[in-house]
Amino acid sequence: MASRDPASDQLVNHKKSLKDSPAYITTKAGAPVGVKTAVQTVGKNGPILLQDVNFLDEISSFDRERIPERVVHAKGAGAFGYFEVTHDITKYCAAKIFETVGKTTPMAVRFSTVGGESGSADTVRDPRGFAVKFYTDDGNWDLVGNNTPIFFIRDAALFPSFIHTQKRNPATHLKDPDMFWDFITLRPETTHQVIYLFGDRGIPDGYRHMNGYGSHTFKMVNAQGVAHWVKFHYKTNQGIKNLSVEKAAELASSDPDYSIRDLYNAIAKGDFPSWTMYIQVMTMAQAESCKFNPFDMTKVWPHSEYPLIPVGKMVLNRNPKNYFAEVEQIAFSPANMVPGIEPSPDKMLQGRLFSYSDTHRHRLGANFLQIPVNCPFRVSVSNYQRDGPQAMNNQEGCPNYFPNSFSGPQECPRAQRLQPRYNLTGDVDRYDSGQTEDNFSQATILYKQVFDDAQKQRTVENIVGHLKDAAGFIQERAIKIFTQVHPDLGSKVAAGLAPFKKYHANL
Ligand code: HDE
Repeated sequence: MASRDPASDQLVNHKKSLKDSPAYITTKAGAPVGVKTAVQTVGKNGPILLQDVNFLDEISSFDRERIPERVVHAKGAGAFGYFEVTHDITKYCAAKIFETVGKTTPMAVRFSTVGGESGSADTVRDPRGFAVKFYTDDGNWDLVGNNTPIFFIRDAALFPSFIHTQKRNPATHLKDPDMFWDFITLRPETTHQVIYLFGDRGIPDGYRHMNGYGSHTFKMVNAQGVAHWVKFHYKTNQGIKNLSVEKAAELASSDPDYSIRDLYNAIAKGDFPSWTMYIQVMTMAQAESCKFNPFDMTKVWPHSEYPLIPVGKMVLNRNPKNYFAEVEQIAFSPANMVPGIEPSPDKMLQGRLFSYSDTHRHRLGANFLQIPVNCPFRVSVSNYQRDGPQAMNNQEGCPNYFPNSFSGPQECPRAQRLQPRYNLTGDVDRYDSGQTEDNFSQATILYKQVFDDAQKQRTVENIVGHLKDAAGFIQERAIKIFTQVHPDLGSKVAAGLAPFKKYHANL
């Protein structure tokens, strides 16, 4: 008989790994259970007794098995490994993770699709989440990025609406092409990411064959307190591979968990996936004279002007031992930064700084950072926070107020030095950038210069295949937008849509 893959053999391998005979079943409180296959009743056909505490113990646990799924990025795969510094970047950054060449730091990654529920297919056209947690010896640093260097919008105010349009119509509970294309065409800043998404990289072949990006601009501070703006990239060492539309559709029914399985099996077989980390660096002066807004998430920084600087490699060499404990409960946050790394004024990044911990408090509870996978285990957490539900670390006899005279934890001068003061002025207002910024030039470069003719053609087909189901007036608006990217794209999308237009009434 042909041998199965490691994911299929998980239970077989578990059994083989056991040295002793199986343990006895216990209740949650540890008491051994005598009979597992029958409830306790009065007589053979009588009702169940309330005193059947073993049954109550199990059924009450079962009743609470699910926690709310992530509102976005609900379907995902996780793995663990290490980051190793290969190049010295201490002239830019004093974060301990980059301290010396050769230094390794444990890390966790969770890859995901964005719009689907936790049971949805892996091979959909959607960005992929690429969230990384570095357990540094200065606390946890999370880079919660995607497999694309850009995003659909540049203002956090639009995020909930944008996500609603990618999810189900609240009346029909169906995915709704009108919602999707209505929003996309009313907010032209989405165009760059839309071209990217409907190109070949819109359906990566699993999670190992795609790049990752920190996506936002961040600030790095060196030991002298000098700051630079940076972007993070991880390039896959497995090579980029994407799925054709046909193959992706076939896998969506034959193996909807394709990407989770692929990652699990590769790691279980010792074929450890790895990525090379690079940064792009911009000085404060360059940012001031930059032709585009360097904090606009819909833009890339041209590599010709801001070349990739190698930093290190990330290797994934361990599968989760328990999916729920280590992947469903892993909690990333862009607010988890360490001395030497700070946020930039990117409005999307700023908007994310609150949202993630807030969602974790809702999904996992107030003390989610004490769950082992989230715990910054390389440091000892010392502060003046105490108690709350499921508190595990109550810091023994330390005082719970500051300042104090009883050797409670003190302020860290190094962390203070690495947060140099900076000056900001400006008029408080709400600055809607939808029409005032350049929304198209980088989308044009992507379509015209990066895509070859065959990819251009596939992009047109992919757009038409999706847009054909939207209302006629939305299709018209989309054609105008795609014409602004390139007249050739506009006319080809229009030609592709022609057979479908008559079915759609205008408003
Ligand atoms: Fe997220 N995002 N996001 N996001 N995001 C979440 O956090 C949010 C954004 C990303 O594997 C949520 O734990 C806001 C950009 C990834 O666990 C939530 C805004 C990028 C993951 C949330 C953004 C991302 C999330 C849902 C705009 C790419 C999965 C559950 C202001 C750079 C992490 C959760 C994992 C998850 C909010 C925009 C990436 C609700 C408010 C841009 C990879 O907190």
